Amino acid sequence: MKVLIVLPTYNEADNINKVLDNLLNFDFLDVLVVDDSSTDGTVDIVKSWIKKTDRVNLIQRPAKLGLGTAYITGFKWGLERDYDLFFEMDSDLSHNPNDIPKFIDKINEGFDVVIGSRYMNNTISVVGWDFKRLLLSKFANWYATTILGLRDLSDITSGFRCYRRKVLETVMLDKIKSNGYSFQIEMAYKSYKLGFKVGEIPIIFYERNGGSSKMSKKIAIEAAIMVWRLKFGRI
Ligand SMILES: Nc1nc2c(ncn2[C@@H]2O[C@H](COP(=O)(O)OP(=O)(O)O)[C@@H](O)[C@H]2O)c(=O)[nH]1
Ligand SMILES: [Mg+2]
Repeated sequence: MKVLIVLPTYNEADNINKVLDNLLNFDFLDVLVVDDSSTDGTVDIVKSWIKKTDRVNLIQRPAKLGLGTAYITGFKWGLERDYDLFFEMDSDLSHNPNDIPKFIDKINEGFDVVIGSRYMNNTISVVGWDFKRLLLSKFANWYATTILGLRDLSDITSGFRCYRRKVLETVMLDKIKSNGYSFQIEMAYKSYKLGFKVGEIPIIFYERNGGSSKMSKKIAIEAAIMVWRLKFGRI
């Protein structure tokens, strides 16, 4: 199976080198970085990798256009090529590349979408968050899964996940409305509603050390409203 890891970046110069180094240890995958005009030299680091290997690819967008559209741009790039599996992964070292084989094992069990969950089996596998941040994440998950009827999922906002090609071919990527946090919720919900098998594997999430988070109140509010639009909207 040909695997594409889509890495959205916005000012990840402190992290991207290590992320790429770790990822390329797996010889079965290629990487696509979707950068939104980072101003900290992220692109120069990616370009130095591109000189060394054709397994690293780069799309440069003209402005900070959001996480959701970055992933959609990356997915479309991969769909034009012969990739079978598409991963979403953060570029800030929060997600451990060594989990990738576990996602693929779960896909091979027959799942179409596999979400890396921080909250499986009533545990919390997050390193480096304060209580307030944890509460927000747990509440967001409870809120979205309750309203959308997806209580089987423990971590619907997780950004470490894997899709089979046919999921991305079926979900109408041009109709995805969310751009921020709710992108994850929307993709999980639509995959489920279209009849795909959505499963989870446990992961440990490490809060970033370098760089800074792009999470904002605006993004959280977008998500809170989007859940209702999804519930009553058309797929
Ligand atoms: N291309 C692109 N990447 C983004 C954007 N916003 C966030 N990212 C990237 O998405 C990933 C997750 O963002 P982050 O700020 O760490 O969010 P948090 O983990 O929820 O705090 C990181 O790799 C960011 O660099 C954006 O507007 N465009
Ligand atoms: Mg992060």
